[in-house]
Amino acid sequence: MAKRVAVIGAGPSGLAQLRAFQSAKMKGAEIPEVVCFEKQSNWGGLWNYTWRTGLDENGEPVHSSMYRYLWSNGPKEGLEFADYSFEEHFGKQIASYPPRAVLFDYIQGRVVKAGVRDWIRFSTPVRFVKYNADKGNFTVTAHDMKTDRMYEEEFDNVIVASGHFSTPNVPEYPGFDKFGGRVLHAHDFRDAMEFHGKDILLLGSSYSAEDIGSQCWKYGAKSITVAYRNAPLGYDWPENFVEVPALERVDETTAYFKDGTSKRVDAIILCTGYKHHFPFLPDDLRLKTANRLAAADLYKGVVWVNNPKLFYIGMQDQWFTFNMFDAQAWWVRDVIMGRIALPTDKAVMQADVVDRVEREDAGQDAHDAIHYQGDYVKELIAETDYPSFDVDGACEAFFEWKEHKAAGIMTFRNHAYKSVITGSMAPVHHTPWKDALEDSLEAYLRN
Ligand code: FAD
Ligand code: NA7
Repeated sequence: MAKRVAVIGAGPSGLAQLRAFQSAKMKGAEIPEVVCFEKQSNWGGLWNYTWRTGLDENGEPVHSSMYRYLWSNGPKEGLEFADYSFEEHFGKQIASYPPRAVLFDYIQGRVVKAGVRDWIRFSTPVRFVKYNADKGNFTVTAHDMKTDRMYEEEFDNVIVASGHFSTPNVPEYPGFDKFGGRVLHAHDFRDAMEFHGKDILLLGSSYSAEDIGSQCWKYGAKSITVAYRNAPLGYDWPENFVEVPALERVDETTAYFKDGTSKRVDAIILCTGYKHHFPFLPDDLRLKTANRLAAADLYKGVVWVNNPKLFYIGMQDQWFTFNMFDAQAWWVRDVIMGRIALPTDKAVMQADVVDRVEREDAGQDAHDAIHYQGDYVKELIAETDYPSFDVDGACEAFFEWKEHKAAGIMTFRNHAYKSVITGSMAPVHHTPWKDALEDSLEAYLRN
């Protein structure tokens, strides 16, 4: 009987996994039966926008943390699929920082072409995964929301691709219970227009604070104050956008900061990151890691060292995204299909994890981190038939991006970069980012 493989999640990572198996099949290989469980009613993961917050239509936690008007926060040239270029999908080269709807369309295009939609069971959250030591396989318990039926099935391998930017990390500060305005986490932020004309406070100094703050500025917030815990973002912000040291407390109307200053604010947005959260996994299978480039307990960044029949895709912090998930998915596929042999000694796998952590820790700055993750992508793709591509060229796009951000945090998205897949240069977008208030696919692609 053919092996059975369960993939949990049909976001970019899970879809990469389906495409990896389908590509082997297309080349004539016999592949396992692949079943993908997806709790949302459509694919795309975080890129599947929803207006909902809190619980979804089935009473499940809403997965997506994405918001209206989100444009890619890095150049698309850093994430392009090596087997499906932007030019192939759109029939032309497009500008470098596509809005969410454009990237969703691109992600979807590849898997529509691959014809893997019927491998996915939509509206079906996985409730539990259990390892059966006697049979050497897993029992997956899933809940089909369409028929409201729970069922169990057995699989030889399980691949967890459920993402890790969905369950918010929500700190509490003194006075939140008395504050008169809204307190929300970035996960529940949807529409910057809500904060038009308002004074807002953001906590955190990473991507969410930077992007939600920039967006609220673009859509007319009166003032943006960002409180950093350790270090400021440090950009040259517009005059109504300031960074201040850590928040200490709030009262009904006002936030008080560590440096003794205070600011009256209308709303507080907690851009305080996310938790790796796997409520469907028992202790012996559950990844517990910080959000870092070298995730804990994963050999080659993907194999669960405590049970190498279980894999995780996309659990690292991310400079590289879609193409890294591909590199991982092709590699995991080849382990499952017996093309790549894992070390038989657990200590060897653990030593690999330690080595990755040490090498990440030895890096000094973002430049080193980008190289580190680029080298990881290179390492994996060298061992499979994933189309080789110029990973160093993609790193260069990231370095240019960093420079463009330093030169102008509200103008960096006006730049264009060269595709490392097709070699062609992206056009400069028809409208500067700050003036492009409409974010639809049609508006973006209009020449
Ligand atoms: P996800 O996209 O999170 O997909 C996981 C899937 O698993 C979801 O469909 C979910 O419904 C499903 N799932 C979860 N639990 C279960 C369960 N129990 N049973 C069944 N299904 C389940 N990356 C970029 O490259 N460029 C960007 O501009 C960018 N912007 C971002 C902006 C925000 C606000 C966030 C939060 C992230 C951003 N990212 C960006 C990074 C993002 O992590 C990746 O682009 C990508 O979405 C990760 O894919 P994934 O498949 O690993 O996870
Ligand atoms: P990140 O990158 O994990 O950053 C989380 C930020 O939140 C970081 O600056 C933290 O501060 C800060 N933080 C965490 N806990 C607290 C508390 N208790 N108080 C104040 N500040 C806190 O998450 P993001 O949401 O920005 O980005 C995640 C992804 O979403 C990313 O890949 C993007 O593409 C979009 P620190 O820096 O540790 O002091």
